[in-house]
Amino acid sequence: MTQDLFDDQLDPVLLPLGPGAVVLRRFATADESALLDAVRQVIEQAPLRHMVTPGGFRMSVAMTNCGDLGWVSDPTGYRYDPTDPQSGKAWPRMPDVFARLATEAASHAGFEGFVPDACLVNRYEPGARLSLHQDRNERDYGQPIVSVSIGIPAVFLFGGAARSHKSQRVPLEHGDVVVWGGPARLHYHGVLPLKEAEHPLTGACRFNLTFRCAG
Ligand code: MD3
Ligand code: FE
Repeated sequence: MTQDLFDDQLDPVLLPLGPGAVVLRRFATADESALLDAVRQVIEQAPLRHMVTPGGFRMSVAMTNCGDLGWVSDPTGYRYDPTDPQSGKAWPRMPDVFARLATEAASHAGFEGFVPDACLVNRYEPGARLSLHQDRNERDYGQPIVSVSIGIPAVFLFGGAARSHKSQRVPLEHGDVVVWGGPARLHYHGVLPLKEAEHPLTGACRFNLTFRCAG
């Protein structure tokens, strides 16, 4: 069958989700061990914690940060903070393997010279979710956001410019990288509750690294 010649095209490496949003499937798998080692080092210095939203809800996703700035939520609001409020110390420095991967992924998606100053580390266990929201705490919406999925799969919700717009469900797996910029930068998005699953490298857990130019 001629179709065999085109099987690759059924599984493209670079999958556009819409204007400004592209999935780089498995882009991070070559670095999986180095990435996970680095995640563990960051967590040792700045432990994962369940932040509280301004509305008073404890987030089901556990979070920490590395880089010059870290995303923080507490009853007073959301912000980027150069210090970890739990320790009073600076966030751990961004591991080289993180920064390199983020810059390279952004470049593949057409954003040259992306140098993130913030990396949010999200840890999902089965049942954890992230409700529909916009990322609006960064200074320059002209800069993209790069997200890296590690561990068990998740279904990502990619919505529109208004909360009411229908969202598309995007399955994200170990090693997938997504770059969001341009017209997609302020779109609503979220993550459905994770299903029970096991990954050989992470167990029943998903890490998502989100790289931003926040300051
Ligand atoms: C689409 N995290 O931390 S990153 C977040 O899987 C967050 O943990 C998700 O949303 C996670 O804020 C997904 C992907 C992402 C980040 C920013 C976006 C998608 C985006 C901005 C606009 C549109
Ligand atoms: Fe977000």
